[in-house]
Amino acid sequence: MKLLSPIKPPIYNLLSLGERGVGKTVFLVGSYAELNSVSDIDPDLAPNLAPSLWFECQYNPEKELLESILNYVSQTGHYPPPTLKITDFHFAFKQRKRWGVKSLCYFRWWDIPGEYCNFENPYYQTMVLNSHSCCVFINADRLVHDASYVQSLETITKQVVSLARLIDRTAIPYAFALIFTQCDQLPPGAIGQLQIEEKIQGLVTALESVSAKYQRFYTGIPIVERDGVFKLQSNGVSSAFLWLVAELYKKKSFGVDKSLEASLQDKTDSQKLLPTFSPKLLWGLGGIAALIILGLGWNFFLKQPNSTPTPTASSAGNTDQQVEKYEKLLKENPQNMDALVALANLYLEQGELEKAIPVLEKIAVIQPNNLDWQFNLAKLYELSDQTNKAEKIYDQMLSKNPKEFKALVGKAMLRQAKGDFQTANSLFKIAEDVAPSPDLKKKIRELSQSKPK
Ligand SMILES: Nc1nc2c(ncn2[C@@H]2O[C@H](COP(=O)(O)OP(=O)(O)OP(=O)(O)O)[C@@H](O)[C@H]2O)c(=O)[nH]1
Ligand SMILES: [Mg+2]
Repeated sequence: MKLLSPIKPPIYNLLSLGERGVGKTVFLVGSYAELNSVSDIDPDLAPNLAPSLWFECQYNPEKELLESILNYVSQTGHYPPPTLKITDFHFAFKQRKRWGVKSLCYFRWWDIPGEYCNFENPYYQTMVLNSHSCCVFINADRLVHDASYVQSLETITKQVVSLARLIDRTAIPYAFALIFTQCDQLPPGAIGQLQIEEKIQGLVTALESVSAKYQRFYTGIPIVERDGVFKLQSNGVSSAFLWLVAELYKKKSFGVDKSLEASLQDKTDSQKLLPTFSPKLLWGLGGIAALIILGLGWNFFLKQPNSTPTPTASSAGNTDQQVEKYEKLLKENPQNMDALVALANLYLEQGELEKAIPVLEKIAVIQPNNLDWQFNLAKLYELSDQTNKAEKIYDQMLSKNPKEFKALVGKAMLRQAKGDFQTANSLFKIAEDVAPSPDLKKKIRELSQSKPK
């Protein structure tokens, strides 16, 4: 018997960070196989075997993809091929109660090709800002046996620490699962773990210095053969997922289930958020964080004045169907603003900036006098590394009104990031003069003093 919960369960986005070939996809399908192999055991027939917690794939195409990867392994005895594009998986985290089954929360997992996991990538920045927790993948086999791997670990450490510092400034319940993959290649038990520990001291010290919540998970998912059938042996692998989701769910009872971006938006204490820590790669994020706290009206997701809230992919089912629906509406009326805004939001939610930008360009042409659209478009250009286009928009806004505050700050930050401090400072000065409150003037002064390294 399944009962519906009267309260809508929260939706969490889990970020994964790890280089190509570290084992992200094997971890995902291994965890899925482990939890799913027991999820349909009837508790009335086998009460000791039926799990009390598990997760289920919400949409059939995604489920079929996971099953097809598992079939590939069982038929060939090989690991799945490398991931070529981002695939979105939506899971429901379920609990069996005495009275039935309850969905505790939903979570979304982006299976990402390794080279996308880079803070300089605008898609990835979108994912980072929309995430609630992160799985950091480290190849334990290479960590122990390959001296050159230390270099990759440094890159990962820098990214994790930059993210942890940003989170530290928001006080959201963000957790890091450090997942050491391919541990089946190491000596079992404590010896292998000690060898890993020696190499990750830098990462651990850095995480502790910013009081990050983290936990280590050692996973080994060998392919084993039984009676001519191969399978991933994934005992205990899903514990990382369960820990992250349980951490988030636990905190939710205190009303804190915000993504990083939402928390940055709420924040008003600029001292805590200014990107003084920012290495160059996080300058984009730091700059955005600063814009958000300045209250400059920049959102990842677009809002149309006086319209009903736009459904998002995660709240309203299958994204492809929704895209199709809005595209159909736009064929009938290419100027349908509701459909354009909804479509742009769907693309943004998928991290598909290159699809969102042309839609927003249309919106900006239809409503040329709405400065919010112009400003949002400029921000998307910035995120997709088209800073010249972004600056052109700020220039257009300033040619109409030389004291346009958002454009002054936007252009000043771009000039600053490009090392043109003279222009940046004179723009910051005008912005400070026209800023409508003493608080905002102070924040502008602070922004003008924080320089990208
Ligand atoms: N022995 C062993 N090998 C593993 C394990 N996990 C991954 N591998 C190996 O690592 C390779 C890459 O694993 P994937 O899960 O595809 O790696 P990924 O991080 O998803 O890589 P990209 O999607 O290409 O970025 C596999 O083809 C296996 O050869 C494991 O637990 N044990
Ligand atoms: Mg993969």
